[in-house]
Formats: sequence, structure tokens, C-alpha cells
Amino acid sequence: GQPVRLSDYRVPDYLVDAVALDISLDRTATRVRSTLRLRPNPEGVAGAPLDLDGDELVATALRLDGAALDLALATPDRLTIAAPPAGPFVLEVETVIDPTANTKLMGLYRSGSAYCTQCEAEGFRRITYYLDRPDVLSVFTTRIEAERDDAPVLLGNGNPVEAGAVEGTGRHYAVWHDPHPKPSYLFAVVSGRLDALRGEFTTSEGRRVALAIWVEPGKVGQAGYALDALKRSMRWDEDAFGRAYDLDVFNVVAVSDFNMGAMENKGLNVFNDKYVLASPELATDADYAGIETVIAHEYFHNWTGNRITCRDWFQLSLKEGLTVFRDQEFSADQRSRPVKRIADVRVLRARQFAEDGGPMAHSVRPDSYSEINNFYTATIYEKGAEIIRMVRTLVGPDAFARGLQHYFDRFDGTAATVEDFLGCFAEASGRDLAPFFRWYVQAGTPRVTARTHHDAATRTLTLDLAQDTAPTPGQGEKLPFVVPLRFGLVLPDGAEQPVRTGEDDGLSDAELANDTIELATATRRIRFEDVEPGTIPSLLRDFSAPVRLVTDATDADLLTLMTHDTDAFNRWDAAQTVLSRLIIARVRDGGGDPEALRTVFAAVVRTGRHDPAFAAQVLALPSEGELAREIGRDVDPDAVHAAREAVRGAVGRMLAAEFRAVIAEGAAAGPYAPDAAGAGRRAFRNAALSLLAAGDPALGAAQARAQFDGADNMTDRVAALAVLSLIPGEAREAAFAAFYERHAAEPLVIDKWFALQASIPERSTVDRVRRLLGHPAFTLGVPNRVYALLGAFGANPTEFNRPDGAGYDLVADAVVTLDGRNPQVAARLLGAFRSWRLLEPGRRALAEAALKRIAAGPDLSADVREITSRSLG
Ligand code: BAL
Ligand code: ZN
Repeated sequence: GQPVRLSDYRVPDYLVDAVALDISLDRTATRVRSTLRLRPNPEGVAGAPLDLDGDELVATALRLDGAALDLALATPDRLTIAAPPAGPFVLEVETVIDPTANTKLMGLYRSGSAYCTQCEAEGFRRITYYLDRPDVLSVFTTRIEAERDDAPVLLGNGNPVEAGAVEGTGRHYAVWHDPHPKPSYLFAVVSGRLDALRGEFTTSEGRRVALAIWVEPGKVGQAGYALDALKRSMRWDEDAFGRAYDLDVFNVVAVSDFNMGAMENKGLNVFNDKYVLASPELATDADYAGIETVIAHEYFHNWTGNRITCRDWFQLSLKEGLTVFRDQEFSADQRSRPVKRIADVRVLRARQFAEDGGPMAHSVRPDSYSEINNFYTATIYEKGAEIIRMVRTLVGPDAFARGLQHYFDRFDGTAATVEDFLGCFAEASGRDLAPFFRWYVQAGTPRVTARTHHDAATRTLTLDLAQDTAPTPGQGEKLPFVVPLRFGLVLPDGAEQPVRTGEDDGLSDAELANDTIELATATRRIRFEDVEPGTIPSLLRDFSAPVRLVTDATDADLLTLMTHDTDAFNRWDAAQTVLSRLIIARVRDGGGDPEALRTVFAAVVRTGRHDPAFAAQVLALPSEGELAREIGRDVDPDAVHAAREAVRGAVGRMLAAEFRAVIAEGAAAGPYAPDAAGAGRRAFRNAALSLLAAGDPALGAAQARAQFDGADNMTDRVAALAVLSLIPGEAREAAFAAFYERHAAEPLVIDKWFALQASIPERSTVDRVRRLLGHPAFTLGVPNRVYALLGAFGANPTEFNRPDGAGYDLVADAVVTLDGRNPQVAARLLGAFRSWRLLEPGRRALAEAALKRIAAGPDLSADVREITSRSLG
């Protein structure tokens, strides 16, 4: 459709004071009766027509204040009443919808043996006609009716009011009432045959809340970790943010067919089952961590998203960035804070920096979109969270806490904007945040360059900082960002050099107090006084801003930081930079000798004994995608892969004895528990195994096969399979076959099997994936299967980017097929093409041709059309 623009925002002309829904569930003909109490909005246009949104709807009855209306007023996507009453009125609408035919998984659909809904962003209009926009808040009462045998469980938003049998039929009903006014995108209904794991939580305000995690029959045994994570989230939000829960029940439902990760519907969160179900035999440590994060995220939305929602979808990051920030803080408190930070920055660099550097670059507060579903992005979510973290750094933790309290006090029960939010921190801190606001409106990743000069005679260290941001689509010129750079000065022996600056080119008292340089102009010079020769600035500590930092640090400087920096993030990042330089030198001219790293990396392995999770992060080399972005143009993914593998192999041989010791010690680690300490030990040991195998495939294969056979948990089993998957031959195929046989009944585990095979960096992988598309366990109908097989293939740097274009064709074919069935999933697969312009000319031409072929297809969805046209634009 036509692009929607922020500048066109107008308040709604009508308000909905109450919604009563009566939903009579049926697999192919569900009847929805909606009774809306409407009135003109005093701030809207008087006498304006009432325009309700619909999407593929069929109206079967319409009444206004009791009088029947002509059904011709309703088309599938609109219900218009030209001249509604000037005062309050009641509109009754009946629609009939087919949940079984709903393959888009938006609105009401079937998942397994259950009915469920997904309404964000614009799914409610597929259930009934409505003012389907987030700034229309109303009180919902929902009556749900279904066959008792087919659907014994009936769940809605809010609190349960009554339930009973429908006399003389096999049907029953339940009524739910949600006292908190909410936009339609937070509406939900779930019904079917489901089992519950129940719990209870008493809030800090003394409210007793009945908790339940609903899962497919037989899977209650896999819901325990989710329930535990939910209770921890509820307690943490009270302790850390003073936010208590506000209903008598909280239901979480796991369904197997879900476009997104999960959804924060008021009092009734609906989850992709991969973020609920876990047991040691079926889920990895990463799966457990994902469950903890997503359970927390959806729960935290109750305040940041539900109690305070968004005025319009341009403000999406208001709830998503803030809620990601909150879930990141939660996970950091539950686990190792530095390791969590490193993991989050890895994701940011891999996904958000890639987005910012490609054709889909958009600002955290975009000013237009064609299809809002395309804007649930790493930029809105992860970069949005980074912006909030920078606010905290700039105003300090106390003003940050006061600002957030203002926000909750002032905007509770409303639909707010990003300006409203930032205004609270400006007020709490007395600081002008107008220049900072550029982070919301300018796209692109700023590059910050740091050059140092030490003058031995005067003992001054001059630091010259500069920032620049490459143009992004529609934004040619960028103004400087306000970049908070947390920093310290590291002496060659690792001690911290005290920071002193003079009158000229000095730091402000606030900057000195916060150990933070505020770079708010295109360039800035800072002069440090009384500085020892050889002192190395450690900049961007804890990754204090989402920028790409380029310094003149030598490899020796980086190795010093890697060994001594008091900031764990920068210790890790220094190692990444050294490794990245080494690999890129190999790509360029075959140079780059890892031997220089021997001593420091041996030391990393030794520190792994007491901080294994951190050591595992150091041993995970920069990804091929990151290296490609660092190279920046004319990238040959085969050359990047070969160079990275060569370095992995060299490190593996260099430290083979150390790695073997780590593997041997880890074997005696005791029974599995999904806690952070155990996860760290396994990550370290599996990183050692992976590098050992890179250096000596025969030895690695033997070790991996032993671990694969002997593992008592999925983390170690799948890590071993990942190692085996890189070593061609019979052993690999036998391991894949054994894995399938063992886990054929568990689709979420088979997803790992699909994904690993799609990730093999060999020319035969395209054929393997085409074969797997026809495997009985595969279906295009379940988003998780699609993401596992085709999503993983799209993330396979060498095979998606095959020099003959066969990888592009494979994904393009799938996008075209899927688009007719589920446009959101099709559009997401297209993300594989986001960095095509970085490639060397041959691949670039083939990728472009594949995108053009998709774009030329008939009947493209708005989702896919927007991504292809932006990608090609
Ligand atoms: N609101 C969509 C899913 C999520 O971000 O929680
Ligand atoms: Zn969210």
C-alpha cells in the first residue's frame, strides 16, 4: 500500500469507551459479535466519518444504536459510517472468520489443536472491524464459547469473570474482563486442549497472582524453567524498577506456530514454544537463556508497552527499545554482567550494524513505512535499547531512575511518544537532550576515530576524536551524534593512569566524575596531563555507545588492553580486534601470523579456569559477517571463510595441549544444571573443542564423536554435532542420522538438525537443503521450520553467497512460494540479502538479479514488496 508517514499523524476522530466481544469459536466459521461504545473525540474533527479498519473480513450484521445498517457499508478491509451521531452511540458488528484458512498467523488462527491470536501490529482487524491503532485505548470484556471436548480451556485478557456450560449443547463459555484500557493490538484469545503448569506469586503490594504456563498436552514437564523465569522476572521488576503486577492472573501459552518470538497481550502472553519448552535433554544453554530473556521481556512489557503504550507505530521503539533494555538488565543481574554485555554487543553488531549499513537502514524512530511488520527490527529493538543505556550514562543513574519514575507516573494509561519519554529525563536531569534526540531520527552507525599523540617533553597525551556517519537511504547528510565514550588510561603494566586534563582541551567536571568523554561535535581534542609514556587509552568501555570505533592502537597495545584492562568488555573487544586484523590481513595478502598471539591466548585459556564464560567469548572469533563489514567492499565470502578457518586452525594447533586439557577437565564437571556457571563451563569446553578440531580434524572428530555419544544434555550433544558437521565424511552423516532418530518426535530439536545442515560451508549444501525441503519433518507452514532450514541457510555466508548464484535462487524461490501463504515470514527470509551490496561484482550482480526476479512476481505482499524495493532502491 501507500507509505504511512509520521507527519500525517492525527488524533482519532472517535474514541471507544468499551468493547464487548462475543466469540463463538469454530474451526472454519468463528462468529465474532462486537459491541462498541463509541463517542466523538473532542480533540478530533467534528462530524468526521467513522472509518473502521478490516482485513479480509466478512460482515454478517451491522447495527447502530439498535437499528440495522446496510451490510454494503462494509468491504473486506473497511467499514465506513459516513455521518455517525454527534454524541455517544453503540455500534454492533458481526463477522464470520475462518481460523483454519488463516495461514498468515495474524488475527485468529489454529496452531496444533488450539485456537490462538496474534494482533500486533494490525491483526485485530482480521477478527473484527475496529479503530485498529495503538492510541485508541478501551476496556475489553470478552466472552469466549467453544465445544467443550475440542476446547476445554478458554483464555482471554484480564481476569476471569464467569464460566459455564451452554445449556443443551456440547459447548461451554468463559467471560474475561480486563479493567486496564488497552489498544486492540494487545487483545488475545486462546482456546483448545492445553495442560498447565501452575504457580503463584504475591506482589510487593500484597496481590496474589495465579500463574499458569499452558502447553500442549504432555509437555508440562518442559515448562518448569519458564515458570521459574517468570517468578524471577516479577520479583526483579519490583526490586529494580518498582513495577508490580496488576491483575489476579497471569497466563503464558506456548504454541508451535508463531511468526515472532512471543507476544505481550495483557495478562495472556502467547509464546513461540521455543521460548517456553526446555529440558536438559532437549534444550541447550542458549535455549534456556533465550527463555529467561523472552519470558522477562514479555512480562516487562506489562508496564513498558501495555500500561504505557505507543501513540503510533513510529514510536515502536518506545516500548521495544525500553523493554529490551529492561530484559538485558535483568539477564545481566541473573548471570555474568560483562558476559551478557558481550553477547548483546555481538548481536547488535551482527544484526543491527548490518541493517544500518545496508539498504534497509532506518532510524529508531522511522518517519515512514509501507508495512509495519517489516519494522520489528534490530534497529527498533537493540539499537533502541542502546539509546536508553546512553541516556543512563549521560544523565547518571540517579537522574535516570527519577526520569523513569516520572515517565511511569505521568504517562500511565496513555499512548506516548519518544519525545514524551526523553522529556522525563531532560526534566529529571536539567539537561538539554535535544541534540541527543538525533539518535532517534538519524539512521546509520557513526564511526568514531581516535588518534593519540604522546609528547615526552611535556608528558601530555593528546587524543583527537572525530565522528562521521555514512549516508543512509533518504538521509544524505548527518549531524553529529552525542556519543558518550566511557574511558580510562591504561599504563603499560596494566595500572590505571590517573586522569587529569588542563584548562585547554580539558574534560568537564561531570565528564571526569563519570569517566566519560562526551563527543557531541564532529571533532574534539582532549589533552591529558602528566601521562606516562606508553599509556594506552581504553575507549568505549562497556560499549558505551553503538558506534564503530577505529583507533590507532597497535597490536601490542591491544594485547596489553586484552591482558590488563579493568573493563572486561574492552578486554574482549581488544582480542576481537586483534583477531579481526589478523584474519583480514590473510584475506588481503595471505599474511597474518597467529604465532604472536600465543602467549596472551594461552593466558586466556588459563583464565578460563575461573571465568570460563568470558574465555569462551574471547575464543569465539569475529563472525564472517562482521569481517565482511570490516572489509567493507568487494567481499569474497569464500576468501573470508578460508582466512578465518586458517586462523582458527592455527590457533587450534598452537594451543592444542591447552585445549585438550580443558576438554578433559570439563568431562568431569558433574550433572547438568542450566545455570550460568555450568553454561559458562560448557561454552568454554565447547569453544576449545571447536578450535581443536579446526587445527586437527581427525582428532577433533574423534573427540566430538565421543562427546556426541556420551553427552547427558543437548548443549554438549549439539556442540559436538556442530563440530562434526564441519568435517566431511561418513562420521558426520552417521551422527546426523543418529541425532534424527533419537529426536524425531521433538520438532524443536529437529530444528537444530535442520539448521546445522543448512549451515555447512560446502558446495553440496544447496542440494542438501533442497532435499530437506522435501523431508517429512519439514513444512513451510510452521515458521520455526522455515527459520531453522531456510533462515539458517540464508545466514550461511559461503553457500548463500555461492559464486554461481544457486544460493540466492534457493532463497528467492522459497520467498516467492511463502509469500502467498505467510508474507511476514517470507519478508523475514529476505533479510538474507541485507548485505548484498558489500559483495564482489559477480555475486552482487547475481544477488541483484534474484531480488529483481522476486520483485517482478505477480501479487507480491506489501511486506515483500517493501523489502525488495528498498533493497534494490
Ligand atoms: N511486541 C512484539 C513482541 C515483543 O517484542 O515482545
Ligand atoms: Zn517486545
